[in-house]
Order: sequence, then structure tokens, then C-alpha cells
Amino acid sequence: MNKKQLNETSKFLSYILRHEPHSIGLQLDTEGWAEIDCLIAGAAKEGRTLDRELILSIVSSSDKKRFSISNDAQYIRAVQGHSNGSVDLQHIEKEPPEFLYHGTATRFLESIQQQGLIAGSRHHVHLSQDMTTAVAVGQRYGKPVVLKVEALRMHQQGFKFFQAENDVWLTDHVPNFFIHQV
Ligand code: HQG
Repeated sequence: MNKKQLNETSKFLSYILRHEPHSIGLQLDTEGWAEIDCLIAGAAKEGRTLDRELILSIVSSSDKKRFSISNDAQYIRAVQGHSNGSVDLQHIEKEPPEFLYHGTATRFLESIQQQGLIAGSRHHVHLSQDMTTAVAVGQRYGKPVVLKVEALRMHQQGFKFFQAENDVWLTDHVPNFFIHQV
């Protein structure tokens, strides 16, 4: 499988494991785990050929470490980014660094100024520790702009922060008050 096909399959896994498991008849538990055999069988019904080797190679080569495999190697999950209502992944709560970054597109700025950063269809607002990631994230939606979030100050005022297994920072909502355009 070439790089483009791997990337496309990785996107399919993200879609199934974060958003629409039921589209292939798959069940996730509350921690987001899906049985690998069921994933393979469900995908096959949709005419998509997956096997264990391919899945494991996507997990290990994912640039953002999007997925993890259970210790017994029977289950797979996406480590963050869910919108699926049956998943309630218990991320580790942590004190954030002084600043975290959020990449967005210029066309969203006016609305962000009014509402702050909201989770939208996902479970959390996603933040990164470095600006480079934020630029890449913002680019997906248009002309990128990086927002600097006063994360530690928010935390000191009672806002909760979590860190996913792949180091992405998560929080429920960032009021505009704590946001500065870079
Ligand atoms: C924007 C990728 C209007 C927000 C990344 C973003 C991430 C608002 C979009 C992960 C808003 C939501 C998540 C408001 C936020 N008004 N727009 N009040 N508040 N927005 O894709 O953070 O490659 O759901 O700025 O690395 O872009 O998929 O969230 O532009 O970690 O693994 O609404 O997805 O990871 O977009 O990206 P998304 P996101 P993967």
C-alpha cells in the first residue's frame, strides 16, 4: 500500500473510531475501544479490506499518534478527537504550561471573538504545545491563524485541562478573554 492509500485508510479509521462506528455496525465502549476483529469484519462488509498488519502499521506510523492498541492487542481506539456520544474517554487531568496554541482559519475569528473557542461537534477544544502544529491544524480550514491561550491562568481560575495519550491538550471552552492572536 502506498503512502496515499495509507493516509486514506488512516482517515477512515479516524472517522469510524472518533465519529461513526455504527456506520459499519461497530460498537465502542465508553473508553473508545473497538474490537479489532469486529472492525475488520465491519469494514469488509463495506467493501474495505483491512487486516491486522495494516492496522498496526497505520497505528505505528501515525504522525500524530492518533490511535492506540490495548495491551492484549485485541482492541484499538482513537486517543482523542471524538464526537461520538457513547464514548466518554477519561483523559488525565493536568496543569497546563503557561501558554497553549490553537490553530484556526481567519474566517472563524469573528465568531471566536464572540463565543470564545468552543468544542463544536467534538468533545473538547483541542490545543497544542507548539505553534507549528497549530498552523497545520488551522490550514485545514482556510487561511491559518494561531491563537495563544493563557492556559495556566485559566487553570488557576478553575478551568480543567486534560492531556491525551498523544500529548494533545484538551479543555471544554476557552473564553475570549484568555485568547490572543499571534
Ligand atoms: C473552530 C486534528 C467558530 C476551530 C488536529 C476549528 C486537532 C470556532 C473548528 C483535532 C469556534 C473546529 C481537532 C467558534 C472553535 N466559532 N469557529 N466559537 N470555536 N472554532 O476539526 O481543533 O489530524 O473540530 O478553531 O490536530 O481544528 O484529525 O477541531 O477550526 O487535534 O488527528 O472550529 O483534529 O487532528 O474544527 O482539530 P475541528 P480542530 P487529526
